[in-house]
Amino acid sequence: MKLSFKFASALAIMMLAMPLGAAPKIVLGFSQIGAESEWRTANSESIKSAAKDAGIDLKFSDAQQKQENQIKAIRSFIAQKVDVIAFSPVVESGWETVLREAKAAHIPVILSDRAVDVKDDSLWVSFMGSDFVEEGRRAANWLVDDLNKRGMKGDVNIVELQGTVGSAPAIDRKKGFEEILKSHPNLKITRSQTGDFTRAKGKEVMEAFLKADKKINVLFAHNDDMAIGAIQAIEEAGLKPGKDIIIVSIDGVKGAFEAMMAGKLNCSVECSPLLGPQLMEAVKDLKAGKTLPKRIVTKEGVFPAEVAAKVFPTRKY
Ligand code: GZL
Repeated sequence: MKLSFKFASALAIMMLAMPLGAAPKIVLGFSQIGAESEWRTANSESIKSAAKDAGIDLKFSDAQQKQENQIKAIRSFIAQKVDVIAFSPVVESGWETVLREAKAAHIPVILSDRAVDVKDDSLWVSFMGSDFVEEGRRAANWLVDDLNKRGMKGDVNIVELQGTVGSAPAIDRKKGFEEILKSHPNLKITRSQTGDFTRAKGKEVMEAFLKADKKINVLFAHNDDMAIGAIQAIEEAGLKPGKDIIIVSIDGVKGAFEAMMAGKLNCSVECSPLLGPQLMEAVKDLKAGKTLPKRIVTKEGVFPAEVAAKVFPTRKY
């Protein structure tokens, strides 16, 4: 086949421009839940910056907290023949079909942040994220300790702002919190409703709690954003958050530290969103043919208000 001189020289330039032996970029499809909280925003930022640092071609989709959008995104990643799919499942159920499609297309799936409830756990290769049951236990253990320090031995009425209905963090944080409460019968959850992990809904539900119940001693919020919304409702009701109502929440985001330093929040249990570097390492290991651990648990702490000012300058999210 005779190549025209022009075409041959263009081809030669292209060949020279391509560094010798350069491996093709790994393509990762990531389906994110949405932007419902400070935590989620920090999580997305961590994933995007870690992909850039790792030289991974990231296809990022925001599902606006809708499972059908996540399923659509995963199908699109399959159609694009990405190398790896990762996602943070908004709820635990409803993933079997689309995960079977990914498996049939020989695309490995990594669960980031939240787990799925499927019978066949070969449908995903690894789950990296926090132990939400432990986070619930930590919140309750801190509360028991705090009430002892205050000498509050009688009945304690707790209201609970739950996360997104059906989501792993909401199910498991409640489970861990109630496990500890079993050994303290004077601590009772008198009202419990979802605030969907958002400030707006957290405020709205707390307003309803305050209207219905004059005897609220404690608020347990499954995330800081709902606690911050509830703090506004408590103040608008003429009460002092952190004093008239003890508040313990989960995440450890900047807004929580600011509320603790203002004396309006009493404790935040850490739940790190900084999963990006770990995820990119796992993606690279997968592509290098390594086997990933089925479960990678993030290491986390507990931040009572008294340490907030000291720790705040070191916080990365
Ligand atoms: C927990 C994460 C939760 C956070 C919320 O890992 O899935 O979702 O606690 C976020 O702030 O909305």
